[in-house]
Amino acid sequence: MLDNIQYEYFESVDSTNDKIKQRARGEAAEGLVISAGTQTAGKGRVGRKWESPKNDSIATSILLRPDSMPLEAVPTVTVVAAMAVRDALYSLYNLDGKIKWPNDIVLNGKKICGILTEMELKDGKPWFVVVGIGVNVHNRQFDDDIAFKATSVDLELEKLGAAQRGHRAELTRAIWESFKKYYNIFIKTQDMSGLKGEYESHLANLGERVRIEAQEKSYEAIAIGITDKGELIIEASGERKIIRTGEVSVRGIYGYV
Ligand code: BT5
Repeated sequence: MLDNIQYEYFESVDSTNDKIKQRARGEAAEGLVISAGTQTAGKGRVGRKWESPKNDSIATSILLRPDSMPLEAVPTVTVVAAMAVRDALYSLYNLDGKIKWPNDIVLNGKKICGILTEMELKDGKPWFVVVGIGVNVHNRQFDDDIAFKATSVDLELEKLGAAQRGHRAELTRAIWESFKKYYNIFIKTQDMSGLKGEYESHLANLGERVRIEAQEKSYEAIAIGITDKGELIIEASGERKIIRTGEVSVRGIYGYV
């Protein structure tokens, strides 16, 4: 059970995930959250970069020390975290984001949040797990390579005509409080059985055509839902298949989402 959350904040770090990992190799307890005003080496998946310009976005990571989590269940923690970010954006700002499986939250077809889960093993078992979340909050401009597919809380609130603006500390706390709620449901069964219905109600592209971009090939399919393990179920050429988190990108056929 995730119980006590303790918050630490730094103006600038290399990566909040790396900072948690350093502390986790020492004595740091489960529930330590490290957030930063900016990251000099923010990471996406498989060596990609995550942009977190100074004081515009949230970069925050939590340390988990699950007692006996099987290795296969670790990627599912990303899926749980996505629910928490969606929930926090909705309850604080009424922003009705969609979850782009496995690790993005999107609004109006653009990415507002990315999640990176990492772990370290001891004796072949997960020793600790780090969940890192990046959310664009005040960003108005993005680097050229992502400008077409990125958005922020403030930009989306403006689109709705709301006077309200995002607040990083408030949103960070709401995300981790919400994560605690979902994670503690997940950890009981170590799967998505208690969360699947809610998850699927927010899944982007549900019932729609998507393009599966795997390393060796790319093909079209229909997104059907998720399994109890948090894997994506698709139907391609009349056959159901399961896509595991890993280096597979799922895209709507008309663009990034
Ligand atoms: C992710 O990877 O989306 C995971 C991002 C996790 C970031 C958090 S911040 C706190 C913690 N500390 C870290 O060092 N990381 C975590 P992926 O699905 O691989 O997407 C990466 C891609 O998203 C990049 O290649 C860009 O195309 C795009 N991207 C980069 N920065 C972005 C931003 N601020 N907003 C939207 N898209 C962005």
